Amino acid sequence: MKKIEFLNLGSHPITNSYLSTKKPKKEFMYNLKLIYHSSTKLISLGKFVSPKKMFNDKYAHRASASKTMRSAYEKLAKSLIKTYKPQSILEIGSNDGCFIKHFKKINNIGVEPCKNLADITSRMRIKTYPNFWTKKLSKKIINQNGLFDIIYSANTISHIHNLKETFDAIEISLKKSGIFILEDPSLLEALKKNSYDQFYDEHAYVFSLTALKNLTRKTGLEIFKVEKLNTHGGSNRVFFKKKINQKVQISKKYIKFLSDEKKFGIEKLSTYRKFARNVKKSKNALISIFRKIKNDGKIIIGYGATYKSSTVLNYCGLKNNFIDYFLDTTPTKFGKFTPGSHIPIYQYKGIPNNVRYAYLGAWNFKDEIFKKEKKYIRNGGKFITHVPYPRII
Ligand code: DWN
Repeated sequence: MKKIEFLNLGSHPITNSYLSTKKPKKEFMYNLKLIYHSSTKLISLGKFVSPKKMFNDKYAHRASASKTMRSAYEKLAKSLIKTYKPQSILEIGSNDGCFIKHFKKINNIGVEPCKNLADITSRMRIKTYPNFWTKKLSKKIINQNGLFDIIYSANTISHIHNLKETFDAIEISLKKSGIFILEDPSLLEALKKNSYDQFYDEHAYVFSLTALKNLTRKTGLEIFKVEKLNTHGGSNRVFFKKKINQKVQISKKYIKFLSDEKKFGIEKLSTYRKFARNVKKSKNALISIFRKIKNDGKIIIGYGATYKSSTVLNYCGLKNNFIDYFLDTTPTKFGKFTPGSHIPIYQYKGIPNNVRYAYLGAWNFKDEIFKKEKKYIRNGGKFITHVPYPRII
């Protein structure tokens, strides 16, 4: 198998390391490169950052921070209860309990290596293992709780480096009729939207369905159904069953989605070379927009100090001279500075009247944000985005 680098995004910090000072003495940086795996068609980072450096007891992101995700998880929980009538469910990467809290009536268990988050769900009386997902942990959980009807994991499997071990551990933890549901950003959508900010330290992989199919070939799991979601800039909700369970049919939609990916060129290296060219163009166009506004002496704020935006800020060299400050609703980010770019983050209390330009760090929540900011828009306020191409809206 060949591993071919197709894009070098330069030097980047740990996205979760929101800083307490504008001028840190030392900041860990690594080279963010993207790699194409010729045999599995997997797209990964060139070099992985140590999980302990990224997922610690100061983890900032809260799944509950947006209305969109709160209602998406509630809706999914209701549908899973109705369709599968589970007696037991395990969530890998349970964050602040946004999803798993909907299963209080059954045996619901969380796995969350970030201790500060695991403490939140423990306080909600949800049994939570404050560990990384490994085969060893899965055996301990099975011994203590038995096998599961459903294992769910949103925006987490793409963060775990050893995928073979991850899938094997899931397989041994499921009942024969059990299902595993993975939800992660879709590579196809990232390519279509030129959203290169889906790549950062935590996102060791951005999955295509094609790669997931290839990766599980040597495991006991197989995909039987896929749902396309709008969340996080376009995600796939992928349903796996055990290969030994012959009762479940493989959905026609999934086969169609696979062929859509093939038609787009997801298997070809040339697709990624083209993506790399588009990313470079996007960088230049975005910098021009910022320069023009700043040359006119206007304030630009950032809306949502997302982990994703760290890739854009550090790749494009957008520091405090371009973005005056970020506004965010997540309390753990208030009073901090963005990693690498050192831009202050303040508590969101509405967009101040003197602001006319806001860079959409949380572009994936554009609909929710535009609904909330009707007054700002009515008064002539504009948003800057780089997705799918840099522009002012
Ligand atoms: O996979 C991951 C995703 C799910 O969450 C993690 N690796 C880390 C994190 O990535 P992110 O920061 O790019 O995720 P979000 O969910 O796009 O972050 C949104 C941020 O924007 C939050 O800090 C909340 C903030 N926000 C805001 O200030 N006002 C969001 C909305 C909708 C708003 O109106």
